[in-house]
Amino acid sequence: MTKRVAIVGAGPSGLAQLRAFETARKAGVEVPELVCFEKQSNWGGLWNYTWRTGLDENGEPVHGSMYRYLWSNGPKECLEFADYSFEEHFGRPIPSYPPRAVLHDYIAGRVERSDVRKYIRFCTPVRWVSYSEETEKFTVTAKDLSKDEHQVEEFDYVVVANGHFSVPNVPHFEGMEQFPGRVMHAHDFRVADEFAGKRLLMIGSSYSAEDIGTQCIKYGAKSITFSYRSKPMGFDWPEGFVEKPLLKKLVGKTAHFADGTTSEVDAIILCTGYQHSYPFLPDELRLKTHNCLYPAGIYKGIFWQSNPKLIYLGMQDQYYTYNMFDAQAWYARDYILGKISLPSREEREADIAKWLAYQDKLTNPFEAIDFQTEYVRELLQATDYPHLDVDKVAELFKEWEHHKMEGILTYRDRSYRSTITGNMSPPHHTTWMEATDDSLEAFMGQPQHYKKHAAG
Ligand code: FAD
Ligand code: NA7
Repeated sequence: MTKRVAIVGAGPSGLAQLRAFETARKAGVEVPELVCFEKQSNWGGLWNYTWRTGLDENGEPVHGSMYRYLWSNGPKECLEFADYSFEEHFGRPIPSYPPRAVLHDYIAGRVERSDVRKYIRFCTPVRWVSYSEETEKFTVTAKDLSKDEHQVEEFDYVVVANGHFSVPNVPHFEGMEQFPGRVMHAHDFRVADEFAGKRLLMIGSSYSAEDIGTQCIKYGAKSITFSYRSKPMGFDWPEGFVEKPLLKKLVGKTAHFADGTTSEVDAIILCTGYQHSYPFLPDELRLKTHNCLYPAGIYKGIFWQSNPKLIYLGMQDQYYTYNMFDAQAWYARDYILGKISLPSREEREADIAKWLAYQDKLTNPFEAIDFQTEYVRELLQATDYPHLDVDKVAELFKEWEHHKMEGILTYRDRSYRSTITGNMSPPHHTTWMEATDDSLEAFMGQPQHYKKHAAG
């Protein structure tokens, strides 16, 4: 009987799994029956922008953490699919730091061409997954929100690809209850215009703080105070930005920091990261981890150690994104197809321990980039995923780190060479600080066309 595979989520990771199987099917391989459950009404995961916050139109928790005006925070050359270049999708080279809509179009373009939409059940969140030792099958319970009905079906494998930047980590600070302004988590941040003229406090010192802080200045915020727990971001911050140690308490609009200094602030955005959340998994199948490059308990960063038929995609902290999800999905596919066999439990444990020890030694972002490069390389070597030159990608990541240090407001004006086509990306027609329209049309267009048009 044909094997059945359930995929939870149609974001970049779940779509990578669908594409991996479709590629094999087109090459004449007999593939299992696929069912992808997606709680949203469209694919693309976080890249599928929503204005909603809190609960969605069906009363489900809103998945989206992305905001208007979000531009890629890394060069697109570092995430490019090896089997579908940006140039193939857009018909010409495009600049290196596209806005969200352009990246969504790119992700969707590849899967539209491989015709995998038919495998996806939209508006259908997975509610529960259990495994029977007796039948050696998973039972998946999902809710069809349009019909208001539960579906219960059996599967041989379950691929968990629900993302881990959706459920916010929300700490409390003394005085928050009385703070006379807006307090929100980055997950609910949508439109920077709201903060024009305001003095903003951002708690956290990672990507969200950096990106939301710089974006708010771009759209007119008066000042940004970052508050760090472990260490400052350390960029050469232009006027208007300041980094302070951890917030101790709020007294009215006055924020008191660990070094005894204070700042007056009008609004607070908690950029304090996200929780790994798998409410549909029982304890014995559930990954429990913080955000890191190598979560413990999953062999090759993919296979649940005590039951490798449960597969996790994209659960790492991410330098590599789309192409790493591909590397994982191709590897998982070949395991399901019986082309890759996993070693004994003890050997898997030893392999996990080796990676965890390596992870413990990492001291800076450059070493972290090398770590994830080695991880992706190992996965790629085992499958027929098209050639991806990870050494070149790693070089680009390191250049990007330098470019950010050289100018946190200007690094997005840089260009890089595609490792897939070998072509250099053109500069964008407008610098990032001046590019306030984040639509696909504005990004792909030439401002002189608009000017000519406007001049009649
Ligand atoms: P997601 O994109 O989160 O997709 C998961 C999918 O699972 C969603 O569609 C969701 O609706 C669905 N789902 C969840 N629960 C269920 C359920 N119970 N049943 C069914 N479906 C479910 N990466 C970059 O490369 N460049 C960037 O510039 C960048 N910027 C980012 C900015 C922000 C604010 C955030 C939060 C992340 C950013 N990322 C960026 C990283 C991002 O994690 C990846 O690009 C990518 O979206 C991860 O894909 P995923 O499929 O693993 O998860
Ligand atoms: P990250 O990268 O997981 O970073 C979370 C940040 O929040 C990090 O600086 C943490 O400090 C800080 N944090 C967490 N808890 C607290 C508390 N209790 N107090 C103060 N600070 C805290 O999440 P991001 O949202 O920045 O990035 C996630 C993704 O979104 C990423 O892929 C981006 O591209 C967009 P720490 O350094 O641990 O002390």
